[in-house]
Amino acid sequence: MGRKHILITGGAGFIGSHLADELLAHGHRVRALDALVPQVHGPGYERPDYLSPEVELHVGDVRDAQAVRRALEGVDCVVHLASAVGVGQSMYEVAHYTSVNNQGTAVLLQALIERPVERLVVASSMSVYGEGLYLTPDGRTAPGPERSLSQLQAGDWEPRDANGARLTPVPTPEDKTPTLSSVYALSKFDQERLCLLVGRAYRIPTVALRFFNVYGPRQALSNPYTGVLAIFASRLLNGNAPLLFEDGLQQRDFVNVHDVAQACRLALQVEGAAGQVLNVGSGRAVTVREVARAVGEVMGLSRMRPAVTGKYRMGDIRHCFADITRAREVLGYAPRVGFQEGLLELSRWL
Ligand code: UD2
Repeated sequence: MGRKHILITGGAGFIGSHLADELLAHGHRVRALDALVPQVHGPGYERPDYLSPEVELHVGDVRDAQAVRRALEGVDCVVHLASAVGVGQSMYEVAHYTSVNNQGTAVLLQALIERPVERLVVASSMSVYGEGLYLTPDGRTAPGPERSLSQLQAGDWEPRDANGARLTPVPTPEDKTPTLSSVYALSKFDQERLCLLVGRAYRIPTVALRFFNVYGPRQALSNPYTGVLAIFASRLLNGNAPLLFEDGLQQRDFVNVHDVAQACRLALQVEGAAGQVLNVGSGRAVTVREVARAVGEVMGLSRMRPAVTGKYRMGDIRHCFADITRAREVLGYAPRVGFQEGLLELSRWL
């Protein structure tokens, strides 16, 4: 791919700013459209220090058709990251999440119909899966069943089959049937469907990437809806031990933000990626307990031992980690940043 002019919606945020660095390093020109929401950027609506000076920043909302049209002028490709994030919070702010995520995507697509681009990449989420994929006692794979309230109240954390047998989590591939159990998950699924549908109809080659638990420098530590890793780091910084929900043995796939940026860049440039939905994870399962211990260690605060609360967070899934075979095959994606290495970089940034 020659030098392209690329618009990143949400380009001043955590993932967007790293993607901007990645694209600039590969010789592209980058414009960001970002509303600089106070939840992420603080109350000042100021350009964040970490954003490369080479990024042309348009301050504006993705739901504002005029702002979107202006931001699209002269660009060759779009990466659509602008989104309200926070699974739990989406259940309290239905109108807001639907407005930013669904309506924002619709406004962008409307503008793209008038002014198509060579490639559109949209950020989706592992949240569309709900529970991940599991191995049943008779050796089949099956979507993990949702855990019942009575099961959780009894402190029985693992998903079980109809006979009460424990299931073993396995990597989740893209063809696992979605279970949309939050407004956020539904809005992310809608975003990817909308983009793929309109992209196909108007011949805009489109790729949907399902991000797993993304971590790294610049993740907003003060945002209460951010991921567990940032929550643990900020608790430790404030002298509080990390709190583990359930028994802390739930598994996730923590993917470093540099690897996510790599995947986005490849999705922009690889010919055969158009029309695909691809997992972007590390392909490795890590327990929340391991996360707490590892964060404490890299911060030199391992004396602050994580506390198992035995409490559960409403709507949480038990295990989900990525099968990244398809992204490897289609994009040539290969996660490069090991978890320890990624945590060290994060701790230096804190
Ligand atoms: C949700 C979304 C994911 C992404 C992510 C934000 C789902 C299934 N996934 O992932 O798409 O948006 O949020 O990074 O909806 N935990 C603790 N202690 C804490 C906080 C969390 O033990 O103080 C546990 C929590 O119970 C869960 C795990 O850590 O089992 C991960 O929580 P998370 O909020 O980082 O992310 P997750 O997987 O719910």
